[in-house]
Amino acid sequence: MEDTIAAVATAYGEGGIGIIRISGENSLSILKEVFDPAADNKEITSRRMTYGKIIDKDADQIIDEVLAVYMKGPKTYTAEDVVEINCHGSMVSLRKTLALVLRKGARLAEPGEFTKRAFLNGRLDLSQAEAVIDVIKAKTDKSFDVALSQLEGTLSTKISEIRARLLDLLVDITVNIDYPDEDIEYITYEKLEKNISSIGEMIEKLLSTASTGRMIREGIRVAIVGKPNVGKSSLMNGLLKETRAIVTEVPGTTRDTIEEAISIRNIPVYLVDTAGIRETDDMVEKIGIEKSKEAFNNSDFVIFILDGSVPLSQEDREIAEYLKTRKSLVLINKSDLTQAFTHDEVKEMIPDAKIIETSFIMGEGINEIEEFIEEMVYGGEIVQSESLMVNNVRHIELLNKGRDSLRDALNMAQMKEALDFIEIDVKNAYEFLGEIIGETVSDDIIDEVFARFCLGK
Ligand SMILES: Nc1nc2c(ncn2[C@@H]2O[C@H](COP(=O)(O)OP(=O)(O)OP(=O)(O)O)[C@@H](O)[C@H]2O)c(=O)[nH]1
Ligand SMILES: [Mg+2]
Repeated sequence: MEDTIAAVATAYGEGGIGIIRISGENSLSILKEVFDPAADNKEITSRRMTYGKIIDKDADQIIDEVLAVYMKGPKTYTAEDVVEINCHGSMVSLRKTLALVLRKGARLAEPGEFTKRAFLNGRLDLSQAEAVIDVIKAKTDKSFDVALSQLEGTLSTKISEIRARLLDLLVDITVNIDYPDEDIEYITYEKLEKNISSIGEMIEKLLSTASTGRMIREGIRVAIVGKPNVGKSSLMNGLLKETRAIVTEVPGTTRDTIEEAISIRNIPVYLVDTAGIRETDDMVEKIGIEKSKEAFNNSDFVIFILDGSVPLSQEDREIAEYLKTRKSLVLINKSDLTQAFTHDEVKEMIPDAKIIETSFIMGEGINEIEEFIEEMVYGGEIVQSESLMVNNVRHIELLNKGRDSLRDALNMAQMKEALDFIEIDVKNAYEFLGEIIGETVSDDIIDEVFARFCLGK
């Protein structure tokens, strides 16, 4: 961490301003070499925006007119000396300024390296650092709230609380093993069991938010399937609230899968409208249908549409066959027309189907579909106002491991096994949870976590 790093911190493209960020010991001296303040005294004061020019002194060339700020560490993003140069948001200016800064001795930062330094310097723990990417990538208000609350440390606090209890327990056990004859409170198996299970419950409670948490963070992929002409594209448009997909009365209108990202009740949803599945000799349609099947297999959840105005057909039954093993919702569409079959007939095809009657032409049923998706994501629970959710696969895995270790410990306590064995499992649980916040974590994992960041963060 001895070298000084630099990168473009803003998104590529045109914009009002673009920012170059520099962090490390030489930040200020590098700034002084490339920057000429406009004020007569040429002073650069910490935490004060200074107006001036970026100048390539070797070539005697003005590169851009900028505002620059120097922030003396350790109260900065990386906890090191940091410089930010606000250039015009032009790729040319940013590229030239960055090249100059690199020539004056900075090294190009790796993705996530600024945040990694914040972590290594102890300003953020690992779960907070991970939340930084989530804040940047959040697609809905809710996912943003959850990420921000993790960045502020709500998850870290909870994990530390559980670890403090584990540590207490560990000390009790160790003392009993090492100094059994001393005049200390003897730990009974009964007390052990009680303690282990109550800590286990704290972990369970966190884990119970995982499935919702992941869906809110990563979104869900929803494939809309059905035979031709049932109203798949009409549903896509209805959920998007715009005319995105072409709708006609000609069966086989949608030839290629269409994908759109939307927010349904604050849940990021990737909607895939597919080509109607049927036997066909048409080459283009055949490829489209293959892609429909692929979309179907890659989705988290399937909306299967039936045309209520015509009797169920062989094609419907074939698609239904696939659906038996999938999470799905069945829509009987065109409810504005005379209905040609009953709910019972659908239930015969797919026994546990949740059925909603819709008429996309009349705009009916969209609300219920959205409600159904919301309920599925939140598991029917009332939406919690608090934003503490575990949503990161790495955290979930570690919590699972911690919980399993405690289960083993509990089993052994129930069988009154030697304290040494129980101690090992409790210690494992303590360490697994420590990995979440980065206290007991290997360098490889740290590298892997930060490799997922964007440049300049
Ligand atoms: N009466 C009635 N017609 C509807 C309804 N929903 C869609 N349609 C009509 O059904 C026809 C087919 O609709 P699409 O949305 O293109 O159907 P699709 O499933 O995407 O069809 P393909 O792309 O060919 O597989 C169009 O003429 C729509 O106007 C409805 O609720 N009631
Ligand atoms: Mg279509």
